[in-house]
Amino acid sequence: MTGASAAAPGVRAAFDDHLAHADETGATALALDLLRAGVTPEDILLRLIAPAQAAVGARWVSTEWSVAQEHAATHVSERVVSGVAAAAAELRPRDRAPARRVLFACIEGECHTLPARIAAEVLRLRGFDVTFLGANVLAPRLVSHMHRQGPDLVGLSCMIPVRLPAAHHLVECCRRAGTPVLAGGSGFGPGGVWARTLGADLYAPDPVAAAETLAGRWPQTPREAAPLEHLADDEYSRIVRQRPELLRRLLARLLERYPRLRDPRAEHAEAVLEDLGRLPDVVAAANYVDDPRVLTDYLSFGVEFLHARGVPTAALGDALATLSEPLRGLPRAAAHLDAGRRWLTAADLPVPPA
Ligand code: B12
Repeated sequence: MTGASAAAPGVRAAFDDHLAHADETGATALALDLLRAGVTPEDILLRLIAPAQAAVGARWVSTEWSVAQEHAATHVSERVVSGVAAAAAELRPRDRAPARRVLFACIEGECHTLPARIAAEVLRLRGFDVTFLGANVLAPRLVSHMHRQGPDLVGLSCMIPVRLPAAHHLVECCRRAGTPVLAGGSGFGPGGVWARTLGADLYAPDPVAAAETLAGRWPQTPREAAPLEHLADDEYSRIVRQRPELLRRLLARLLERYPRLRDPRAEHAEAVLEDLGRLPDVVAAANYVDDPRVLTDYLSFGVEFLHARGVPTAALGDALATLSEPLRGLPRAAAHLDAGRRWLTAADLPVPPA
């Protein structure tokens, strides 16, 4: 391969083909050939594997691929990341100066491991000493690793904003331990707005930007806790306390309006109910950071998800209407639900009266 590029259409098509056939040997060989042809490991991670993985997820959302096909392809991507990382480690000089230690974790409930893993490997390539804790890291696990390893920085990955309250818990644990937090992943909102709301020290959209920011300015500790003054109205805890009842009402309404969802053998019924059942948590997360975009972001995913599964997207309007009544006494939650209804109206989707 001469003048090889990780982003060349032919390379990408061949890689996609390996993913489609769950061919980890072929995919790894392709990546290692690129390395031998002089392509940097960072380019392979960011310009080949990352966009190919985004396409894998999109095929799953559209139902072109089953969950099993997506899992098999994701597994292949993970193996290729490992192969590229191992080959790059072989080339790294053994006598380097001690590097800054970074502990990397996906926040609680977060199963999008690949974006975090790629970000972690790119930081390793850029000279950091990285430990990757993987998916769904709960606070006790993070804290125990922090005690054992004493990292200089914790990298937190969040791809789904519904988990922002859990992200805040981790940010706070790090603050109390005096360890700065670098936040990343689209779940922290446009431009990382919610990372700032929750008091993370830094946000970076990708690991290259993160490394450049860290090279210019290492975060100072100790820092102040995030004020989150709006939480003083207790709305968030009231929504969380009402969760079982909200879920009960929501499922009752959906099963009554969309009888197909009652049949557990009906294709996609379980996945659709699981997805719509996330709505009370989404409303709670929007309340936590006081931003309706957490909800409208979820609706935008929901429209695509339901449409591809043959469920009327009107179900989203029904779901919002069902939650409006029990949450009427909570002004911020009611305002967020209204914003959700306006978003659906603007997207030309039916919205029943609250
Ligand atoms: C692949 C994928 C999946 C796979 C995940 C496989 C895996 N093991 O990773 C599967 C199918 C399992 C999945 C499941 C779900 N997904 Co999904 N998924 C995606 C998809 C299509 C691609 C993600 C990806 O891997 N991209 C490739 C990466 C490498 O690219 P990237 O994000 O640019 O990566 C960079 C940054 O993220 C950054 N970064 C990440 N972490 C960190 C950390 C630090 C410190 C730093 C500095 C940088 C950094 O660096 C990365 C490298 O440059 C995205 C949409 C998208 N295009 O992002 C949806 C998406 C993230 N998923 C979404 C949803 C909703 C879900 C589900 C809830 C769906 C469901 N109903 O079940 C579940 C949730 C599972 C869970 N509990 O976590 C939504 C989230 C939106 C929202 N508002 O909630 C998205 C945005 C899709 C959409 N169209 O709306 N998903």
